[in-house]
This record gives sequence, structure tokens and C-alpha cells, in this order.
Amino acid sequence: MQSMKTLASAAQMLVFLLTCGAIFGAEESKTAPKPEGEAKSGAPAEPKTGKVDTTDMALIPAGTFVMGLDGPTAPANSKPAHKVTLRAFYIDKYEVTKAKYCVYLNEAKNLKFEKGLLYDEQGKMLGRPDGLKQDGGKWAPLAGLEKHPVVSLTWHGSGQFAKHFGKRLPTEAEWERAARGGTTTGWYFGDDPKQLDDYGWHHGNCPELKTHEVGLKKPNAFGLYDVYGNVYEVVSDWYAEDYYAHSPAENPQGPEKGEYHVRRGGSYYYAALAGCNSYQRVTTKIGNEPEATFVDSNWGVRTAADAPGEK
Ligand SMILES: [Ca+2]
Repeated sequence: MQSMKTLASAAQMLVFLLTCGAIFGAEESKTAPKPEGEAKSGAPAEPKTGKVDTTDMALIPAGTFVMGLDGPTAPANSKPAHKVTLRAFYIDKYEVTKAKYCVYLNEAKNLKFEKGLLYDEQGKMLGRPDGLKQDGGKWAPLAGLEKHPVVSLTWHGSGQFAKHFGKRLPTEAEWERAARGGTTTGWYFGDDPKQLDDYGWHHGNCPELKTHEVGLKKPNAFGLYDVYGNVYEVVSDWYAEDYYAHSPAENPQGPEKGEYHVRRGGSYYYAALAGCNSYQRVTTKIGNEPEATFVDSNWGVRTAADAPGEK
């Protein structure tokens, strides 16, 4: 199991991360600053962007941050740590819930539900409606799961959901900038993975291996909840192991093509050092199944949107 293997090197990684934080600390504060452009109430500075409803979204200011991780214990695909500059953008404060996903299913036209799977009007698979039911012709979450994250969507299905609301998937760089909350440490709370219990649902505090209601743990400085754990979050980028070695310094969009995409942040199934952190990259490849037909019950989505005047 990947998680167990990685746990074995936990102590070594911790020492490394402490060193790494000291190196990066000269460039960017280790303590999370208060995000710019956010009202005191926690509400976005501009609650509406045209037709896009940015309620429960955080406005991440334009800025430069250090993406990835260096060092002997850093995953190969997280190297090298490199500076990235991004325009401002909005990103959801919470993982998309089953209740919100049902709004989409009930509003979207010409969706098909066949043999337990959802398809769009072109016949492309959207996902599997785990924890959802049809009631009187309408989709609804199973009782008690309304605020749990939607899971088991394909990459295409995640993007179609976002598009329905005038939004999009975040790029991988946007996800990491938002996740870090201004920090350069392995986690936005520092470099001690033992603190993860206060910030995310991972296999150490989730022995039942199930999703939890979003927003129950402590947020980061940008106001994002469940960045670590609960469910993995898919991003728009194709995956390439060596992408960080040659990615653009400004607004990287990922490789031009690929076979699989990237997902970030770990899930209830993984450990602090096996995905539930700010730096680790995981592909959507599992086994030999084509990505277009593969879904997983610990994969979810967090959507993003362009900020006014930024694109
Ligand atoms: Ca998550």
C-alpha cells in the first residue's frame, strides 16, 4: 500500500521538511498571512462575477509562490521546487457537495442514466451517482449525505459540472497556491504531520474510510476547508512526471497533452505523507482502465473561476 510505505519514512520526511521550510522561509513567510481581497466576514470581496455565483468561493490574489518540493525524500514528480506567478482567481472554499451536484443533475439537459452510470448528451461518461437517489424524477442525496462531497466523477464529469455554473476546474498551480495559503511548508499549518487531525480527514482519524461533511476541520488562511483529505480533488492539468522541470513561470496550464490528469490533496484513504499535503502529485491512472471510464469513491472536485479583469 502506498500509504503504508510512505508512512515508514515519516520521520525522515519530517526532518527534511523542517530544513526545506527554513530554506524557503527567506523568500516567503512561513506563517500564513491573511489573504488579500477578502472581507472581514469571510465573504468574497466581490460576491458576484457576472453570471458566476462566487458565494462560498475565496478570491486568491495574484502573486508568486514556490510550487513543489526539493530534497532527497521529496517525490520525484514534485521536483524541482520552482517559483510560479499566477493571476488572481476564485476557488471554492469547500469540496463540491452531493446537494450541489444534484442541482446540476436536475438542471442539466439530456443527461442519461444507464446501468448505474451517468452520461452527457454526447454519450461521454460523467460518473457514478454514489450516495444519490432518484426521487420523483429528481436527483437527491441520500439522507444525511447532503453536505458530504460528491465523489466518483470522471475528469470530464467534474469539468462538465463546473461548466454548468460558469466555472472551471483549477489548474494544478492554482490548486497548490490556494492550498498553501501563503505558506512554504509541507502543510499550511506547518511541518508537523501529527497536526493533520485538526485540519483534515485522513486514514489516521477516519478508520471507517468514508467521506465526512465538508467544512468540519480548520481552514487555511484563504478560508479553504478540507484541502487535505476527505476527498482527492481533480485539476485541469494533464499529468507528466517531469512537468515541473520545464513548466512556464507564469500561469502554467500543464502539459499540452497526456493520458491521465492530476489530482491533489489526498483523501480519507491516505496518510499525511501519502497525499494529504500541499506538494504531492498523483495521477488519475489506476490499473489499466481508460481514464474516461474510471471513477473512484475517494475522488471529488473543487471548482475555480476567473477573477474580473484577469483573463
Ligand atoms: Ca480534499
